Amino acid sequence: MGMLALAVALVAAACSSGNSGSDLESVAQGCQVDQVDGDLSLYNWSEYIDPDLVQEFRDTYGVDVVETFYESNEAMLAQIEAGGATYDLVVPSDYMVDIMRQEGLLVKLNKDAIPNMANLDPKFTGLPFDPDGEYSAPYQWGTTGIGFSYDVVDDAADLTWGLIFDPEMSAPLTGRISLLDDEREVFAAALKYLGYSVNTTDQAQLDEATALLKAAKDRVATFTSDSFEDLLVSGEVDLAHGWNGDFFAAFDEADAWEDYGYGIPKEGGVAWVDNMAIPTTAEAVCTAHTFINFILDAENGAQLSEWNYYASPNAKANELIDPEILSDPAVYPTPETFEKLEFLADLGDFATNYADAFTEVKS
Ligand code: N2P
Repeated sequence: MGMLALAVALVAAACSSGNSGSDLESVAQGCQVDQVDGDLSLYNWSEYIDPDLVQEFRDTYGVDVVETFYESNEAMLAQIEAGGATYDLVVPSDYMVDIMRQEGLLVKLNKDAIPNMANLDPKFTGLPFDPDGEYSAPYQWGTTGIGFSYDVVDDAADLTWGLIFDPEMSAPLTGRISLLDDEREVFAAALKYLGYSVNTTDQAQLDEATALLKAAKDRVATFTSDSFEDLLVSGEVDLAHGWNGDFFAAFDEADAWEDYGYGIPKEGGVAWVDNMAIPTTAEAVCTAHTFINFILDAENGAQLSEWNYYASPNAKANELIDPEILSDPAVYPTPETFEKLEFLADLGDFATNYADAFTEVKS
């Protein structure tokens, strides 16, 4: 091979393997406030952003936003690792930011291009999954608990994971229960019922939770992370394991606040914070920075929470959010409820044990 052919081959190989993280970092460092460098490919949880906000971004910046959706952190990670698609922005939860950051899958943010970072509540900056806030900016936060029909539970204060896992208590609900299709969340529910940490790396505890889930499975109608709230308000299930905001959006849409409730079982549940981050598959790195800055705008942040019923990490947005939402302890948990909540953490190699156990439960 001649020198030129070799050089061409090397360049082609470098291009086909995509941008490297460090190339993108230098692009990022050059991004200016409000700069766009192409259409935005947004890879997000479903039903997580007000379509009006997406349209406003298009209109303001003259770029398109192409949305693709995922139902779990692990599904998103698998796509990013596979590398086929060029997503510019992803919205991983806390522990998944940690995993992606350690795997070198995220681009270091240029905070100079995101002045609205200053709007954030300091409580949501420098969190352990991204201690220096270098790779992520918080999007929304919430809790995982149980949505229920008042036909089967009188009061959120009566909630227990026993409604799913205790054979006797759960028997009348057979076929009327849905669980999230999410390996960490489903085990979190079982582990909390057993009195263990949602982050256990004790194989015996995980085995116990696996056995519990396998025994409960006959009573479970379906595992779903994108329609649990609809199954509840359409009457197909009476009890759904799920994320608070999605329930409230559905209760609101169906005008059914009187018929359904949501709460954290007495044994506790999961708290999470989802974050905007730029994966190393990105092409429009500056547009992604501009989008992060757009979401962190105070008014846009308030609009987001009023649409998806999730709590905002944005202090300036919280000054504008409808007081009814702000004072709702199911959206903004009281310190007392917060004590019962645990954040999911990166478990390193042990995460595979959860994935395998979940496959076993579902098979
Ligand atoms: C969006 C719910 C995403 C919350 N529908 C999961 N962390």
